[in-house]
Amino acid sequence: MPNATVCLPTYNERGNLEPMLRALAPLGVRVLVIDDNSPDGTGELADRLAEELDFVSVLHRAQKEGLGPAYLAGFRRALADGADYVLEVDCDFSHDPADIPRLIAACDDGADLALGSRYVPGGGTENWGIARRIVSWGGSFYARAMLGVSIRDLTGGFKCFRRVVLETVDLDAIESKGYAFQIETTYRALRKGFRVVEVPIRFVDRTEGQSKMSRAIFLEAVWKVPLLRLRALAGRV
Ligand SMILES: Nc1nc2c(ncn2[C@@H]2O[C@H](COP(=O)(O)OP(=O)(O)O)[C@@H](O)[C@H]2O)c(=O)[nH]1
Ligand SMILES: [Mg+2]
Repeated sequence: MPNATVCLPTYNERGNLEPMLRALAPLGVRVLVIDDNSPDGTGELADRLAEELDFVSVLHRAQKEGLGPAYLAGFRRALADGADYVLEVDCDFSHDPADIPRLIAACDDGADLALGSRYVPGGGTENWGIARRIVSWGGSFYARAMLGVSIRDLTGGFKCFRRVVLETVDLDAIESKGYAFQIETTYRALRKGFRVVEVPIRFVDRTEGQSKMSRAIFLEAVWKVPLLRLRALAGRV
C-alpha cells in the first residue's frame, strides 16, 4: 500500500465519524481528522478514537471557517508528515471508502490528481433531489465553460493528490471556502500542467447528520469562478 493520508474534515459528524474510521481501517491509509471545534463533540470523539486506532490523528482548529481552510491545514500537516498521496474524503459516506483504492490506483498509473467523478460514464448520484442534482451538474457545467477545461466534475470533493501537486500549487493563494475550493484546486493543478484523471464514482446522499451546504457556499462559487479565469488570464494562476 502506498504512503497515503486521507484528510477527513468534520463539522458535527458525531454519528458518522466512528463508522467512517472503521471503514477506512482495512485500507492501510493514514487518516487525519480535521475538526473545526464541532459543537456536537466530534473533536473529543476523534481524540478518543485516535488513542485506540494508530492510523488516526486529529487536527483541531478553533472555529468553523469552511471546508477550504480546513483542507489547507490538513494538506500542510500531511505533507509535513511525509505523505506521498493526500486524499480528500467527506465524513458522511457520500464518498464510499471502498472507492479509495481506485483513486490511488489512478495515481499509481500516472495521474497527478485523481478525481472521484459523478459525471463520467459509470458515475452518478443516488438519492439526491432534483434541485440538488441541477445545482451540482449546473455548477460543474458553469465552471467547465467559464474556465475552458474538459473536466466533467469540478465541484466534487473526493480526490487523490500526488504530493508534488500540493507542493507546486500556491496553496497560500487559495482563499475559497466551499465548492469554489474544489474547483480552484483542480483548476490550479491543470494550470500547472498536471495530469488530472476522472474516476467514476456513485455519490450517495448522507443518511446521518446534516449537510453544511449553504447559499453563501453556492454564491461564492458563482463569483469566484470568473475571477479565477481573469486571474489566470493575467498570468497569476
Ligand atoms: N472541518 C470542517 N469540516 C467541514 C466544514 N464544512 C463541512 N465540513 C465537512 O466536510 C464534509 C462535506 O460537507 P457536507 O456538509 O456533507 O457537504 P455536501 O456534501 O456538499 O453537502 C463533511 O465531512 C463535513 O463534516 C467546515 O467548515 N470545517
Ligand atoms: Mg455531504
